[in-house]
Amino acid sequence: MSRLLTRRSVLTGLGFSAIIGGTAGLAFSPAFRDLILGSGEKLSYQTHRLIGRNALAPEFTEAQMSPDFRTNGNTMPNSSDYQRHMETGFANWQLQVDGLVVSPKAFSLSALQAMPSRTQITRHDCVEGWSAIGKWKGVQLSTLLSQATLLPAARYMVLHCADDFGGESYYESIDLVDALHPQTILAYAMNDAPLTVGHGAPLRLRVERQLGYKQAKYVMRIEVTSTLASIGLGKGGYWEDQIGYDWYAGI
Ligand SMILES: Nc1nc2c(c(=O)[nH]1)N[C@H]1C(S)=C(S)[C@@H](COP(=O)(O)O)O[C@H]1N2
Ligand SMILES: [Mo]
Repeated sequence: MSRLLTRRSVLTGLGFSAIIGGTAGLAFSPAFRDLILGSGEKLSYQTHRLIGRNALAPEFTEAQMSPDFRTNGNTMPNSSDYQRHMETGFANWQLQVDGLVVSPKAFSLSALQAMPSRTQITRHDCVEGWSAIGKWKGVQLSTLLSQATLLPAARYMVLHCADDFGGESYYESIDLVDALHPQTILAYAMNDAPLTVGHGAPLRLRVERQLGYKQAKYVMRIEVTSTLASIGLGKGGYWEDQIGYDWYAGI
């Protein structure tokens, strides 16, 4: 009996130290450090992805639409290329889709408008402290990506825009989960009218689980990449690189 007890306590003791040892090991592992001591951004990213990859952002009724949806950031790209497209009603404008795809594509505005569309009434939240509910119509990004066919290494979509701030082009990026999300569309219409120049004509991103600055206007090119390191200063977007905004702006 006493022998059994002794053996038991030895076993218990061993188990206990294994737990302590294991915890200490975990505490010093890079994964633990990233999870617990990493930025709030990373926690929010991991939590979001854990809770629901495809959870939908709330959609609203026509009656809930904001009577006034303000513009923000650039409202008139000053590149001569863009100006020329604007003067010709974007008739010769094309969206490029390239990078890590099997078949790089170029889509005219009329080609995009002829594709199956999605319309959604959603709330836009800007970090500067304002929100507005608007109706967006466009083509799902997943539709374009399935036409171009992603290569296995594809992880990010980089949106290159026509505008700049003091010579620095606007660009943004999203991961594959957001790219393939059903509410992620490239919108060419807003509130039942063609997208105005102020709101990003001819085409702007709506990625409804993200804050305002991710909603890239004046999208000219979508580049599929495996990393963000080679884009801009490496943080994935204009505001991320220049001002230190979080790359992951999930809401
Ligand atoms: N190309 C481009 N996209 C952009 C911006 C910009 O300056 N340039 N501003 C961002 C910010 S901070 C917000 S809040 C929204 C504003 O969109 P809106 O002008 O349609 O209201 O666009 C986002 N997308
Ligand atoms: Mo914003």
